[in-house]
Amino acid sequence: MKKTAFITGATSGIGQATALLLGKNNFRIIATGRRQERLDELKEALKDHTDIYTLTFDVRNQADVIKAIQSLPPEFEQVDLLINNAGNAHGLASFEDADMDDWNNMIDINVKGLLYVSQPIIQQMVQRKSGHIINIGSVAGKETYPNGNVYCASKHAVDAINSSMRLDLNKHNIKVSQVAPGLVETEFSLVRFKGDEERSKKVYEQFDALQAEDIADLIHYMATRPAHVNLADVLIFPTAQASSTMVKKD
Ligand code: NDP
Ligand code: 8X3
Repeated sequence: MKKTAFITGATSGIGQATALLLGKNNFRIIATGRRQERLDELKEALKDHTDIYTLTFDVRNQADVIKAIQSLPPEFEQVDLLINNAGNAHGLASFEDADMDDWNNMIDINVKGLLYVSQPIIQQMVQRKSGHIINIGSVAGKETYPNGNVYCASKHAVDAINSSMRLDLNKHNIKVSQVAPGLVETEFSLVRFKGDEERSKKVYEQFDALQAEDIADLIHYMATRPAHVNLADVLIFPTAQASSTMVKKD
């Protein structure tokens, strides 16, 4: 029987690539994000491969998150795999110059949003005593880098949430895993630099950055291991990257 994967942030980048790959490989998909038209495109792309249901909500709004999850039709109610992927960096500025709205957004989306989505889904996994959660962290959750301040803090929080979820859910037979990527060429930098395409493109120049499909491939691998195997925490870099601050460029 096909498992059902609930993927946040499925409208672009890592989440979209993961929805496409899992949807073409024996998973039913619940895809979420704020951009309805992107979710419609995903539905169209997967319609000949699997059942897909989309939910449009902002992870910052707890009431909307709960309402959306409660609105799932019976055939999509059981979530076997939760991929907590929605998130972004907002800004890259030194502590004294950073925008407080950017800081609030990163904490609200990357940390609080992840918690809002996770708890109701975890509660049903606990009842069934089965399930798998894959949290998308970052190298920024393992190290800090100049001007990364609150983005790094938000991803360090994901790192801590990931390991504490694993401790708490161990008794319920639920797998908890983290993928912590380095530089992946998505819309991430476009969002971080508020639509500045030139600045965003520069981040991925002169080396072979990871692509969203590389992360999707890893997530698919992690999600299809036997029941007794959990890849608990995987740091994945482009070969040219050695740390958050060391990238070998041509
Ligand atoms: P993208 O910008 O391409 O995708 C981000 C996704 O998050 C979009 O689908 C977006 O959907 C969703 N999202 C953002 N804000 C909200 C919100 N308030 N409510 C609901 N959904 C939201 O970036 P990536 O694919 O690169 O990022 C995915 C994850 O990977 C993030 O958690 C990021 O921190 C992490 N990551 C990325 C790395 C990279 O180098 N790209 C490296 C390490 C980790 P929509 O706008 O439609 O709401
Ligand atoms: C995204 C990777 O290094 O841009 O989490 O913060 S980095």
